[in-house]
Amino acid sequence: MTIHEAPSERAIDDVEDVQISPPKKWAAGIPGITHSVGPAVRDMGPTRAARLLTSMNHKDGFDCMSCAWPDPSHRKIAEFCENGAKAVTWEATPITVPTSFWAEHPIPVLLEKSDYWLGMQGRLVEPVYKAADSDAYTPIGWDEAFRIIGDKLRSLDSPDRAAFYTSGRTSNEAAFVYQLFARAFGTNNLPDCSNMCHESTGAALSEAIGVGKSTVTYDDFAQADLIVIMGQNPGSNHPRMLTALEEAKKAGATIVAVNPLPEAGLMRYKNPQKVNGWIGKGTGLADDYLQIRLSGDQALMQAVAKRVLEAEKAAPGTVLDHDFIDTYCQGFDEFAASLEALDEVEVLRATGLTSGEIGGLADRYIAADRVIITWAMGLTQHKRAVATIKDIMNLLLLRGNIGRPGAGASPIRGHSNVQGDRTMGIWEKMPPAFLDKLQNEFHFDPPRADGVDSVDGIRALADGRVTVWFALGGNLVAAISDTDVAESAVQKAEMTVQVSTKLNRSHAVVGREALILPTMGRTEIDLQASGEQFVSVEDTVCAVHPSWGKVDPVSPNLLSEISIVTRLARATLADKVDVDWAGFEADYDRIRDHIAHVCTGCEDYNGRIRQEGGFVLAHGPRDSRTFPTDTGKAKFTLNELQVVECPPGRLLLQTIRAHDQFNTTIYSLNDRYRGVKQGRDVIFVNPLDIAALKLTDGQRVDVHSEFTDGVDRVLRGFRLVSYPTARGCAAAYFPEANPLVPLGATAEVSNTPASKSTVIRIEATTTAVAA
Ligand SMILES: Nc1nc2c(c(=O)[nH]1)N[C@H]1C(S)=C(S)[C@@H](COP(=O)(O)OP(=O)(O)OC[C@H]3O[C@@H](n4cnc5c(=O)[nH]c(N)nc54)[C@H](O)[C@@H]3O)O[C@H]1N2
Ligand SMILES: Nc1nc2c(c(=O)[nH]1)N[C@H]1C(S)=C(S)[C@@H](COP(=O)(O)OP(=O)(O)OC[C@H]3O[C@@H](n4cnc5c(=O)[nH]c(N)nc54)[C@H](O)[C@@H]3O)O[C@H]1N2
Ligand code: SF4
Ligand SMILES: [Mo]
Repeated sequence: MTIHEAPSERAIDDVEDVQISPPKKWAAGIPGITHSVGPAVRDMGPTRAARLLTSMNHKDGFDCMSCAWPDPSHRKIAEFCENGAKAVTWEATPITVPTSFWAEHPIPVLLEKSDYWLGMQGRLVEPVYKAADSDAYTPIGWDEAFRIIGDKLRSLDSPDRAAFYTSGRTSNEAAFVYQLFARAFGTNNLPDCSNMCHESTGAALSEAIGVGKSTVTYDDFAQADLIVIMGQNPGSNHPRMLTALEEAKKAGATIVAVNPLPEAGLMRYKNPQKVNGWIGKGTGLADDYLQIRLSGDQALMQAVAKRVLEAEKAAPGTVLDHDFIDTYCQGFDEFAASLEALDEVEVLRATGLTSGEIGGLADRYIAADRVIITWAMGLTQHKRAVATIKDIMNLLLLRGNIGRPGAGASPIRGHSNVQGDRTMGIWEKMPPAFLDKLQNEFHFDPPRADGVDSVDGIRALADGRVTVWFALGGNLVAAISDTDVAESAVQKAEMTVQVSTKLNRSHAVVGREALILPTMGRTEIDLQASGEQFVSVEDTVCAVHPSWGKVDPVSPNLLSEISIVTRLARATLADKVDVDWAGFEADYDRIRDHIAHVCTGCEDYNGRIRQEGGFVLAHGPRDSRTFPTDTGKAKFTLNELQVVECPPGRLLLQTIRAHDQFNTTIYSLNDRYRGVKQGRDVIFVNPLDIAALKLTDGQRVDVHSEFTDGVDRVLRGFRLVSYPTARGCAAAYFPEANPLVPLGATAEVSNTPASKSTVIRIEATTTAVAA
């Protein structure tokens, strides 16, 4: 069934009529269920909806394309959550963008549209091309599209003039052929969404324990005594994590949330899988809720560690895990000495917490035999993100909370396969060992110089070092900081290419020539010459499993991402390297045979991926307390405490996701748990701060960020919302607030945009804004 019908423009764009009610104190339950199944049936039809929702996250089904939360080994019939259902419904809609759309919507018209409107136009089904002398896309054939791109790539004076971006929904197989193509072409310019996401985590964990990934498995949660959830909103962004937390709680775990916002999902949870989720009060999740000031986590981790060390001094031999420290770690003495100078006044100023609250967490940490600390973007998107995460590792090491059941470091990844993409080699600075294996396997010399990451990629576009930008998924111009700078940089490109399922801002903000290549989504059956194919993905706890499409592609004209990349490789490289691109496209097992030889931990990939439920990648620190750092030891690290200063009359702004969005994809203008309806141009501020600033709840305000580069970055006409966030802190939605963050404001080491602690000034709006 193909439907060429999109919602009317008025119905979507004229709804900036924001309604505010008090934030919720619980998550999921009946509203969660009705909010997911109802729209799925309405938008996909009952047959398609039933087929997809009942096979989602099942061992012979497809992997939910939303977040990277893992699946339990015992699956129920409905192994999805409200937001997973939204992602499936969004992808599997039978509505398609009609051929007439392109002439009716030239680039200047597309530029006026919101990401919300663009996404609602339906699935892309034909390749389109915007020539240099035209301002509109026109449909073209696939061969023509590959010829245009291949010719352009071959005409470049250096392969480093091209960059190949990836968003984390791409499968392992597609990611592997993509990085192979980029490196065979001659560049390590492989930026990805991870640069804006958990890059800080990878950098910190690699230094501390030698592996940049989670040290826990799914089953560890149920065995933990204490789970500390920092800088994460699982109720909206990893909803089924709440089930694991509920189980942990029932088994006796204590849960502490560290977050400036009182997030509904962390306070109480009604599990829709269970009867008491439908009618009862649900589980009160967090035992303690530390409403920390933005960016205060490094101080908190150091202060807790200091208290742990003091407790050990008071009762020697009873608090620290000396065996673990002596056998597996280095740097303990220096670390312990460094904390003696920690200034308690600075700690209280940085965290906004009381000494009692910090002491309470330390007591819980000491009392718990098995501790897991989880985190997400609330920690990674700060200037001192890497230092903060290293301080988490210091704390965990003190009591040997690495490499034993029920304990560990648990970064919770974002995109469903962002972690797998890295395992496959999507990184601008893959280590030499990987490049060596690639060389042995395919007999060409991969480039050795590091490539550009996402932020550097924008800079390289701005100054003409990169002139061709190819994106396998994603929406970089909307996702990256400093929107105006990023957009004008991309518009300088000679050619931009987007491989996408649906329209977004990156199709409107384009280079001189531009192409959109439509692709199949994960829900769709992928039929190739050797028969039906599956792909594979890796979740946040390193579990790798297959994903099978379940419904017919929305158009027979669509190609899989693997077909697109392999055909482009043939059009660009011809016989330059000895790679059987056509064989890869015909049979994905052939790609997996190479993955087995090149990617760490993927030996016998074809065999193990076919075991029921897939397999878990080996992980030295987790499995055997083997630490592949340069010294073979886990490292205590010294991280100077720096407090983000906020002058009087200013606030610290963070950018967050609403409940009804997936990154730059906006499902609706509502944010149910936070009590916001029909609007996203809002800024949440503590009522005491609103009063101190002599502003009024509900009024329209202009939000200026304050940096020293002389540029006045401003959001105009936002609605002020009185909200119980921590004092001195504010929150607004991403991507709307991205224009406030300069491109250069990034985390140290990881270069991740520091979009969660921007100093802002709020002023009453004086100019009229459209309601
Ligand atoms: N439905 C849905 N699911 C998603 C996504 C989505 O957009 N929608 N996105 C996916 C992706 S790519 C990612 S990376 C993840 C993101 O998952 P999250 O990290 O949960 O996403 P954010 O909305 O950025 O929420 C950040 C949380 O950290 C808190 N926080 C911010 N700054 C600080 C701080 O300084 N200290 C502390 N302690 N807390 C802080 C915020 O109040 C908020 O609760 O979700 C993934 N899953
Ligand atoms: N201020 C601020 N900025 C942020 C963040 C923040 O918290 N605050 N978060 C950052 C984070 S964590 C991330 S991960 C980035 C996200 O950055 P990106 O990954 O670049 O952005 P997405 O919005 O996830 O990409 C959505 C697009 O992917 C395409 N797509 C969807 N499914 C598929 C598919 O199966 N195949 C292909 N080829 N395309 C598909 C669709 O066209 C869709 O419009 O944003 C970052 N930016
Ligand atoms: S928790 Fe994440 S992966 Fe699981 S069903 Fe929900 S959105 Fe999908
Ligand atoms: Mo992310």
